[in-house]
Amino acid sequence: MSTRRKFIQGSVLGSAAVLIEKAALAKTNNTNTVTGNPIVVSTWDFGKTANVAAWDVLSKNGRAVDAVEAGVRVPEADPTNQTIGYGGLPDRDGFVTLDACIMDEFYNCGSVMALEHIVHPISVARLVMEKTPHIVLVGEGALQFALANGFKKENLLTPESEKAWKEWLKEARYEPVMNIENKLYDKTKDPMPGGHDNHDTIGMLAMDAKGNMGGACTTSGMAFKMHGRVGDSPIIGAGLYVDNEIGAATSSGVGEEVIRIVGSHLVVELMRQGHTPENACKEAVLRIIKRNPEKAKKIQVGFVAINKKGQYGAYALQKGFSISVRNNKTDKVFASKSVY
Ligand code: SD4
Repeated sequence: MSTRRKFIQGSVLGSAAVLIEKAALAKTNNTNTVTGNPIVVSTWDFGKTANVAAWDVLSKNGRAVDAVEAGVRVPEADPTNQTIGYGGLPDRDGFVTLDACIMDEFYNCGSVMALEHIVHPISVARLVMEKTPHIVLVGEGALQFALANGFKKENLLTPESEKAWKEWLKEARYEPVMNIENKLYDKTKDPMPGGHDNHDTIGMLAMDAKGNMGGACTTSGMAFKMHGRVGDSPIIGAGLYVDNEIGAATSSGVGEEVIRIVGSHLVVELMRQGHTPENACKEAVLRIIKRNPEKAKKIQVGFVAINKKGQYGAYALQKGFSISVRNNKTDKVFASKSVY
């Protein structure tokens, strides 16, 4: 399996362009346009397919938290997506360990970390939120909780992901693998012709017809990570944050760098101070660069955010990050602006 890293150095800092509609690359599109309710926004190109399930809930006046759960369950069950749920790439010892969290409009939140054998960690996270007095369950405890609540124990390691792991073992270079080129992905079914084939964590944010927000984030984490390693994705405030008064944010990329700055919470707080979603995401990305400019050149982190006006925006360190947006007017994938 090859990896695709985006180290393109041409800085677009300060550029007036915002997100670029991928179907018509020449056409710029103002991401901060007021779009109205409801809306669902998710990370990466494959978010477009996930948005269909979320939109089904939103368009029937469903609750945002129901929409995001339904939405991210789509890639969780998709064996061709090797960074989420079933078919996810294993850790360096060959175990598929999943991280997920969910948040509703009342600051309720639930999370599972390093969960094995369950196809839908997001739904276990939701049950942690709704059925326990806790927020996080990890590892074996999370698995026992899932099984006690009717989830089926399954083998999540597909032959393709096992093969990729065995290939990796030949060199076993321990470094983050970002923007994975998924050879199983059927480009003929790519929702956006010409869209890139990077596949990563799904973070999904929604605002429903009542103006209430919800968010979900789910991943198999960094490919070939240390056993027990947990990234930003299931950490409330890092990989996801929802404040129903202000907005919501989520992230994808090297989780360690997102955790350091409590990235998604930072983006929401910047929106509270008056930043647009895109500017808030950009400020968070710049914070990562400020801490370690050399390292920031070599890794990917992308944020996406929505606010209460229905505005959305994204920003990333490197080229290659994209977001999928669906509302009453739009059903598209956009390339995120990036610093490098
Ligand atoms: C993690 N943020 O585990 C996740 C992985 C990811 O793009 O999003 N990669 O750190």
